[in-house]
Amino acid sequence: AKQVQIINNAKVPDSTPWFPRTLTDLDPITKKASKIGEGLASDSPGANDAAYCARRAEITKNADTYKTGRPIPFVNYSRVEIETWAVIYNKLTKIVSKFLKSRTGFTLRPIKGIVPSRYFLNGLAFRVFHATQYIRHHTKPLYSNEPDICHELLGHAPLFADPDFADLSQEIGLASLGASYRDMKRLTAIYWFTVEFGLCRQGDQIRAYGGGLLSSFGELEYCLSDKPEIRPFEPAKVAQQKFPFSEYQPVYFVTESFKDAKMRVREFTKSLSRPFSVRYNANTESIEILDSK
Ligand code: NLE
Ligand code: FE2
Repeated sequence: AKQVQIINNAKVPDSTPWFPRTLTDLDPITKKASKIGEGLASDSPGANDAAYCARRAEITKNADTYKTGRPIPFVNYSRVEIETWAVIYNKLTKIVSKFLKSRTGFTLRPIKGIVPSRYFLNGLAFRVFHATQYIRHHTKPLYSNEPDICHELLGHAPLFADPDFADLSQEIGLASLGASYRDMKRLTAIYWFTVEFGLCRQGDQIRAYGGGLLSSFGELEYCLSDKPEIRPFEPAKVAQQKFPFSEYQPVYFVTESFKDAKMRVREFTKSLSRPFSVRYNANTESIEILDSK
C-alpha cells in the first residue's frame, strides 16, 4: 500500500507552479481576474455600454480590496439591476411550480398576504399552495411574523416535492372543507405544528421540517436548542395547543416520519364533526362528496 508522504514546505521543487497554502493566500487571486472588456469577457453584451462598464467597475472595487475573513461587501443594486434579477427570478418560480407539479401534483399560486386559515387550508385539498411573492423588510431578515417569498421558497416549496409530505398537507386540506368553526381551529393547529413548525425524527436526531422554521434562521437555531418544550406528535393533543403568531413557539411536536404523521392525521380527522367525507378527484380537479364517513 502506498503511503502518503508529508513533504516539508521547503522541499517543494522549484519548478512547482505557485499554489495557495493558506486561506489568506487566496487574496492575491483577486488581481488575476479579468475586468469586463478583457479576454473572454470582451464579447459580453455589456462591453460597449459605458454606463454598464462604469457600474461594473464600481462593484468590482469591492472584490479588488476584499481580504480573507471580511464580511461580503454590501451592494445597493439599482432599479435596472433588480429588474434583471426579476426576469430570471420569475422564470425560476414558474419552474418551481412546474417541478412540484411533476413530483407530487402540488402547484403554487400567488396570494397577496395572509388569508383566513379556512381558505388557505382549503387550497391544500387541491394540492394548491398559496404563496406570497413580496420580500420581508431588510431590517429583520432572520425572523418575520408573516409569510414572504423567502419563507415560501426556502421554507415550504422543497417539501412539497416529497410525496408523503404532500399527502399529509392534502389530508389537512381535505378535512378543512366545510369544517365547523371548532374543527377549523383544531385543523389550523395541526397545520401549524406540522407544515409550519413541525419537527421530525431522523435516526436518533430531531430535525426541523416546518416551513416557518426553515425560513427563519433565528427560530431554527432556537427550536433545536434545549429552550422550547418538545412533545410527541399526537393530533388530538396538538389540536388543543395554543400558539403565538409573532414570536418563537414555546412548544413543538415531533413526528416519527411524514408517513406516520399522515396516518395519524387521517385517523384524527375521523373524529371531526363533519357529517360527510370528501375526496379529491385529480382527473377532474374537483372535490367529490361522499355521504358516509
Ligand atoms: N417566521 C417565519 C420566517 O421568518 O420566515 C415566517 C412564518 C410565517 C408563518
Ligand atoms: Fe407558511
